[in-house]
Amino acid sequence: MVGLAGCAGEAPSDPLPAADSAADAAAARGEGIVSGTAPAAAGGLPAIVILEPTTPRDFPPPAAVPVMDQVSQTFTPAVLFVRTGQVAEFRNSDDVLHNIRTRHDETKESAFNIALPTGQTFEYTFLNDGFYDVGCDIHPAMSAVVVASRSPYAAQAAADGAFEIAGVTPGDYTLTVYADVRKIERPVAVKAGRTAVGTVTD
Ligand SMILES: [Cu+2]
Repeated sequence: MVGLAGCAGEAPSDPLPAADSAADAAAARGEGIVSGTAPAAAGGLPAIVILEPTTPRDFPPPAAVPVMDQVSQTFTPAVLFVRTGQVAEFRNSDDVLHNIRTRHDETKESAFNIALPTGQTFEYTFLNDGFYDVGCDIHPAMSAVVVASRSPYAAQAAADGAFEIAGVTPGDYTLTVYADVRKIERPVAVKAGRTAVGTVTD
């Protein structure tokens, strides 16, 4: 018999997976990478993705204080990830006075509302998980979002929905995807190396 394997023109039935050196390196460190695809941005912000451990645990504080600056009458970044209970910093690098008004999106309760002169900074510790709407009353076009989570495993998807969260301690988690007004939850068992959750839809 001939042609048992490798016939010209015959596609291999089981192609080798693409090399994933990032996953290999993570596995060597005992860490996980969680990747998948959230719903694509439909005009609004790209999706926000947060992994929370199924059994709550304390995480070490962030290595660096997260900062939201005001530059050219724009909040920078437009989406700031902060850790609940850990300090965050706000700055005004413009040559005009701004104020910063933040409100918890779910409860509509004000977090803080301060005037911030040129060159000044303001530190604040968000005490509740969730989304905070950020605005400046002097410049109504200015807006931003603060995302507060106890878990450090939070990220914003790309406009097409692709997301990746690295450095995850393996274990059982709840993956929550916030896409426009939708909130999608899914259990994820994170292993060392890459855990691909595929397309996350409700
Ligand atoms: Cu302003």
